[in-house]
Amino acid sequence: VQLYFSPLACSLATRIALVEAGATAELTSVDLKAKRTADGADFLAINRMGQVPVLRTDRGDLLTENTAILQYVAEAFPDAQLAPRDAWGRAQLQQWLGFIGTELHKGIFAGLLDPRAPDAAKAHTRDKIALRFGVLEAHLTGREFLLDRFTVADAYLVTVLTWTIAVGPTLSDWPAVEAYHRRLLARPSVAAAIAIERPLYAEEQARRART
Ligand SMILES: N[C@@H](CCC(=O)N[C@@H](CS)C(=O)NCC(=O)O)C(=O)O
Repeated sequence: VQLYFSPLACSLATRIALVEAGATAELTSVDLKAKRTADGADFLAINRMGQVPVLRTDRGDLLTENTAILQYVAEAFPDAQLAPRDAWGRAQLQQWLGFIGTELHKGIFAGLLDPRAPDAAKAHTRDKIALRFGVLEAHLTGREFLLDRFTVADAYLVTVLTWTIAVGPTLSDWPAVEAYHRRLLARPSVAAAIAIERPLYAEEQARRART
């Protein structure tokens, strides 16, 4: 497979899943501002939304949307057991993927990370943090992962929580979430994926500062 990614963006979740799966994957970085891939291709021709992640399957088909891509990776590499196979387990996985994608990623972090969002919009977004992080705190208290074992939902959640370092909130108000984040950052697949993307992120920031 081929993954179009941007350093430390939500595509990091798929990179983590691919590492967990032991998949051989081609990783192509995308400049989300210029909408160009590292090899100079027009990214809007690959995804009209101009967003990562995009997965190209071995058959050459293109897939977008984190929740779909993560479940596709789990299906494509069943030995890694990155998603439950029974109906209720799969529904719970989708529940958490939906919560992370809509309530956390889009509902909170997309607004806080958007440099064009006006302050009033950011304040309104911050008002939504307590309820959503309270839900996470209650669920993660006494649990190691979102479900019974590590799944692609954890890959997505650790990615989203990593953005708190840049835009808050400070996780100390939610000790179970903070402990979960620390635990997941120490997981080898997560540590390896971030170790690759952090320097790429720094390079991208430096390049932007120059232009
Ligand atoms: N609905 C998409 C959203 C993906 C998304 O928000 N990607 C961000 C990075 S985390 C992006 O590419 N932003 C650039 C842009 O929207 O121009 C999904 O869930 O996969």
